[in-house]
Amino acid sequence: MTDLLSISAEVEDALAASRPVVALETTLVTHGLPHPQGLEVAAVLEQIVRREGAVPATIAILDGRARIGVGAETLQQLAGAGARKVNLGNLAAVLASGRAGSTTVAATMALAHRAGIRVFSTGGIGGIHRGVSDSGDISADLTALARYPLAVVCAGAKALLDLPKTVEALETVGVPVLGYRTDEFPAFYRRESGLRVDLRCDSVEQLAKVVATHFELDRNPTGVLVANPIPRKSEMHKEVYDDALARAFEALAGDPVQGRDVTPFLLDKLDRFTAGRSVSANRALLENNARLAAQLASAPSE
Ligand code: PSU
Ligand code: MN
Repeated sequence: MTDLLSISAEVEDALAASRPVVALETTLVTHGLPHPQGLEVAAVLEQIVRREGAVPATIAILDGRARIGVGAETLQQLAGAGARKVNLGNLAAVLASGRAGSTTVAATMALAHRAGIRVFSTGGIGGIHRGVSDSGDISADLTALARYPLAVVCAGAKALLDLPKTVEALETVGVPVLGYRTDEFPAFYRRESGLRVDLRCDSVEQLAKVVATHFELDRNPTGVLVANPIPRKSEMHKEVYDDALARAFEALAGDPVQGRDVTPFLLDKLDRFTAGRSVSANRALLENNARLAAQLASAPSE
């Protein structure tokens, strides 16, 4: 695996010295946000992580290697190369073919875990799609959460999903869901979903303690989901959001797009139907998550 994994000197030094490191994904850079906002956001998230005293480890695939800790130049290449969206199933295929790949939550978890990273910040996890009984579309993010022991900071699951089924699935695979200053599982663009979390934590220290307890319980623990609601001032208005979402699903019904292309398609429609408000909400929650992840990575667990 050493040949397949290339860790930047900065990340390697931080890990060797047990200094805080936060993994960051790249699917949101190439597929989740309109170009060039993805690149801007990637740079901002790294800055936020650094400002909180942790080292950012942005993860991507290029020239047959999984890169842990890529800079702006590699991200530019990734965006220019029409990077594949990489999850667990096509990770080996993209690596072996030498193609450029951006990592989803699932692939980022697999690679971050391989590098020895314990905390990861993203926007929203994938989960069970609406209409799953027809499409069978369940994100490999759930598989990765069940498999890799990382604390994943997110603003809930993508709002495009079937949230009740996604929360049920997390329970089935035994992934603890911790609400940061909330009793509810957040709905990405909105703070509330009506769904419960396993535990509300009001401080970073408390989060760190529960995460450490979970990792200690088992020799082969699952991940932990840290659900961090979008800041109130950045929440989307319910009517705007509901209307745009309904229109996006209508567009989807009339389009042959399938599988891993469904999310980018819907996000693009939401961007258009909300005149960019979905994208600014997305940016706000990503920044909020990077901050909390860096604090969590820096917190003593005892
Ligand atoms: N949520 C977003 N934007 C995104 C994603 C999620 O609002 O770009 C990405 C993440 O990388 C996540 C992936 O891991 O979509 C899930 O895709 P799928 O449902 O195809 O597994
Ligand atoms: Mn899918």
